[in-house]
Amino acid sequence: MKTIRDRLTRWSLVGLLMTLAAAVMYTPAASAHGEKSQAAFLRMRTIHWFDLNWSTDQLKVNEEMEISGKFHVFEGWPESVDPPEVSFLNVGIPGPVFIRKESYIGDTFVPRSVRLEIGNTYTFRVVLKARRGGEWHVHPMLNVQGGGPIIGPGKWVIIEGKLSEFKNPITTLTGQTIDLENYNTANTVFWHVLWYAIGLAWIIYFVRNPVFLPRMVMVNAGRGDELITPTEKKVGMLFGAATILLLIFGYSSTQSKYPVTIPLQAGTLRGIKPIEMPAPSVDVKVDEATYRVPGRAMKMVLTVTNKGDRPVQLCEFMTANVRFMNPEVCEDDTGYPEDLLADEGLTVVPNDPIAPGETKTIEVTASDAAWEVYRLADIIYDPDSRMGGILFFYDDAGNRQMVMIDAPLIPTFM
Ligand SMILES: [Cu+2]
Repeated sequence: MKTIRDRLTRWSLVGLLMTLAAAVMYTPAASAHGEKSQAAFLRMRTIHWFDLNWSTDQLKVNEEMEISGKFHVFEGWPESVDPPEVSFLNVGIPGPVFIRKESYIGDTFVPRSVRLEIGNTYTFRVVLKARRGGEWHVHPMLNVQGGGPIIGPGKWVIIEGKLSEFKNPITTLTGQTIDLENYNTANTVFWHVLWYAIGLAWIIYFVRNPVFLPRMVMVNAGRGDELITPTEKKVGMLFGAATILLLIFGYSSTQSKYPVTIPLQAGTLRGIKPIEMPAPSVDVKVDEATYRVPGRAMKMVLTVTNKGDRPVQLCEFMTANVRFMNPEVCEDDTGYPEDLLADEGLTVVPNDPIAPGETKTIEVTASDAAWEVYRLADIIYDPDSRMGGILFFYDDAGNRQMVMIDAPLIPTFM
């Protein structure tokens, strides 16, 4: 009996150790950062990020990079997300591995939240300065109040160097140049330690003598007054006076060292200028849009009318950051993140140019692992089986036409 119990104890200890070791050693690399688990129809029907450009994907600590591009605020904005009346242009990174030096929507510097209008298209630009060495997945993103984070495509960026080399100098309006990375840290530590020490001193002074039982007995016996000696009363007054004096000194010395201070600057920025998108000369009617369950493709039947004066061809279908490209018409040259780029993902039948004035019905298949990897296939679980996206057409002179589509997406099971 005893040996069995010993064995059990020993083996459960081994098991516990192994579990602990596994938990410590197992650090899976996250390859996307949250967006996959968001409802597919939300990702397809809120913000469409396009024309993105990452100025580099490898840099050293203190060097800067820029993410720029455009985003379209989708006309068919879902009810469950508040309209983007208070939105914030952010970047999705694991803490400040970069710092955000500047960010712009249109020409407006946007350190605060902005008001965006549904249906408009905006340009944006974010300047990042590398801070912590490592390999980071950097996303542009938009936070919508009452909605949540709407995450743009993420690209891996490598930072070389050490955190300790990082500098963040700024020059204030009073002419001083300071390093924001450690500005005022010593002062903060000093005052917190000082007051903590004063608090401790007060407690230690009174716990020199027995604290609980003898005092309780004295109070119960009606002799509580004898517990506080005249010296202790004086010490109490000394602490009180010193505290007030120290406060007055702290306030006045801070005031004389920093005579010019301003309150926190805040408030939503309005009047953000959208870009004028020329009305497309291509008309698209979505006759039918389906996807197979299970499967990794989506199929659309489109009736396209070319009202322009040049022949056009469908080059790309973009939804929820995934770009399905028709390799016979165009290719990506921006270094778009590979997992989101289906460079041969779009099949168009028939794929001939659509002549000016012509109306043609084409069958478009968008197919790539990304459809599954990014869980767009999970639209089957969504309460609104509609999709939105952008179709890009090119004419024979290389001019681009952008057409937004918004249509029900019906699953097929057979
Ligand atoms: Cu990511």
